[in-house]
Amino acid sequence: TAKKEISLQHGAHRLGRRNDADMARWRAYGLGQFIHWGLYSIPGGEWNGKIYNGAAEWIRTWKEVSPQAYDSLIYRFNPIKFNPDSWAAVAGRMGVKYVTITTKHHDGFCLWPSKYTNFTVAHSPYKKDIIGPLVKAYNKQGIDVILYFSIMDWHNPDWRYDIKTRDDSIAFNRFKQFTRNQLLELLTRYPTAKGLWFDGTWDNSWVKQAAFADSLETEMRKLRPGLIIGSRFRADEYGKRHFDSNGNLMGDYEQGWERKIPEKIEDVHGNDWDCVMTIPENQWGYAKTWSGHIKTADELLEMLAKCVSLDGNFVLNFGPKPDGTLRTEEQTLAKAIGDWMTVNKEAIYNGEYAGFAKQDWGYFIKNTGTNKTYMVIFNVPVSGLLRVTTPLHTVINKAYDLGNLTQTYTPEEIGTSTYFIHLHQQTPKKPFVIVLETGETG
Ligand code: JFZ
Repeated sequence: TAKKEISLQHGAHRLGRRNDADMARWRAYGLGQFIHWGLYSIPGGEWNGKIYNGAAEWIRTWKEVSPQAYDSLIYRFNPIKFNPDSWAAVAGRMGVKYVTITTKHHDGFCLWPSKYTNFTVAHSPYKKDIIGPLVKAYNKQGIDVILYFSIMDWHNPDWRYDIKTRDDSIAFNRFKQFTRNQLLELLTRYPTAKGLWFDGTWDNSWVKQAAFADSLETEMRKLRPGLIIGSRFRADEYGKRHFDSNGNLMGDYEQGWERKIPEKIEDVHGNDWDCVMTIPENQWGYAKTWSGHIKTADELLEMLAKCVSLDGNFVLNFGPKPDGTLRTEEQTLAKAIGDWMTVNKEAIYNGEYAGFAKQDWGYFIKNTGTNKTYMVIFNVPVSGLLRVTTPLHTVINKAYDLGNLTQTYTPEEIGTSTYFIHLHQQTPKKPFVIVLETGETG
């Protein structure tokens, strides 16, 4: 029984994945970097000697902090050690293919000299644009840039959480024009940026703007063909977000995987998606004190492999310090991930769901358009035997270590489409990769 679709003016514009070259490039990234940087980096989660319990980039909403005092941080924004080439080098060394940078977070402070507000870098002691030099430096390293943009803007007096009165509506109409101006400004100023990562779109005020947001999306796509926009930008006319009232994804990829990862391929409904992840539990902006569990490189690598094995990209967040440098913990992790990527990157880039039955030792990743499937191994069983069940009509022609191509395996066939790979080395210190070259049978 087919479910009846309702007719929508502002629902999904397309069913299924995009199949153009820009989106194929996005899909092949595998690993990305997120950067949260702004005025919140200055207090770093600490105000008058007290430590804020929430995420450092939200400190402006803490009862201990007056909005005026927070907004005055603009007079202290002076990252004299900011060197975009060195950030890009760290990212390139780590193996990331794209970076998502906060051009404006919820506090409304702009890292580019926007013409439409004074609350920007241009009016800070630093004076200079951050976004332009950053885009240039990353692009020079071959890394694509996505611009993060928060619709919610705590600084702009026209921002509303809901629209209840005529005055709200007048103010919010001004705010909508402001938003449109800023977005068109960003797309015009930074023409190599590949997409927009939207946030702060959950309040009623914005959820009610289905028609406006839809036409703005169309306008942005017309200005920049190929532009990639996630599912967190707009709601349909019934206020449904991410998925419209018929259950169809709005935008080019699903943006709901925030600090969580799907368990199985059915969870992603055939859509593109990215997972954005913090190193501590929930800190995006720089927080002087990290408390709770801090993820290790091996944990992050496992998350990366899991995401790619389920057709997603994994994006690791960095919260730079107010002086423009990266904290030591983040540099160390970037280096460790990069060391692993140097050997194993071909298992990650251009990777997709392989269609092999999931096994407890780790993840299968298919290299798109080739006959290679990678086994990314995190948990070696005490038996030293790795079970592999291939999809129907798929046979293994060759198996070898990615880190040591002459180390080959002869899979033991134990039943139809089922094999054991007998490991030579049973106590590896690092996750490792076995390459399977496969063929088809009739
Ligand atoms: C948002 C921001 O509020 C946060 O500061 C950070 O920028 C993060 C990347 O995005 O936080 C969210 C957004 C969405 C969800 C959870 C937190 N969500 O969909 O579950």
